[in-house]
Amino acid sequence: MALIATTAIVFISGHIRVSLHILTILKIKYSDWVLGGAKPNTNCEDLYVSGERNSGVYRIRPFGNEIQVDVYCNMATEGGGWTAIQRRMSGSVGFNRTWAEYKNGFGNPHDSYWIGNDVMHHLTKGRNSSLYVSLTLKHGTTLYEVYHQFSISEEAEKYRLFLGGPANGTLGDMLLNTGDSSSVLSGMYFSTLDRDYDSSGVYNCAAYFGGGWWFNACHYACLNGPWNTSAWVNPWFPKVPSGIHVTETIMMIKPH
Ligand SMILES: [Ca+2]
Repeated sequence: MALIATTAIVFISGHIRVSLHILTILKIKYSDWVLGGAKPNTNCEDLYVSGERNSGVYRIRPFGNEIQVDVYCNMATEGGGWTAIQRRMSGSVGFNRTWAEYKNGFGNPHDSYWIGNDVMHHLTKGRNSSLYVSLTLKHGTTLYEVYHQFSISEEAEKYRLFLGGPANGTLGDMLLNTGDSSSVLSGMYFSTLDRDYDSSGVYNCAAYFGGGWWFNACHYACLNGPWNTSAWVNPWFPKVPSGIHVTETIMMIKPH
């Protein structure tokens, strides 16, 4: 009796396995047919897995459909496969922009750009991602910080930031453990010069500090301030305070 039962289970489970295999093949064929090729590269991690090892600008399909976006991929740092959501290499692209511009993205991934809040939401939706931030100073020193959890909500929820530790690096964590609840950025909404969703009843922090960001009331770290001027208040206090010459920034994410 036991032998018959075991045989039946083996037969059934084998049958299910075969069916699942057929379903997988059908799914792959369907995506090939819809997208006219292999599985889409939805982020830089997909490109890294497919064998790309050179950092540079690549075309991805963040929504998994026909919409394509050019992004900078870092294939060298901490295992590679990082998708840059923000990059600044010069002052050629201003970051004091409107809600619509931050929503859709602006700039040029070869130099300086913001990937766009809608794309950022899709890249982080329903999955765990890390955030890697770095700032390079005039004399060549690069300081960084990595956060284990990063995602932002959709536009209807004002692209609310969800950031979590552990955090580690040489910048020091000034987004979560700031020692001051009015500058903790996790849980904050995105604000721009034309949309004041910050926690300050006095200021429109984005307009006052000159760049879109997840301001509380207001911040100890903001990478979107006015480039290389004394008006860029606290790029990353206290390691990179106001008036320090910053030559490069990057914010990049990777699913895990
Ligand atoms: Ca305000």
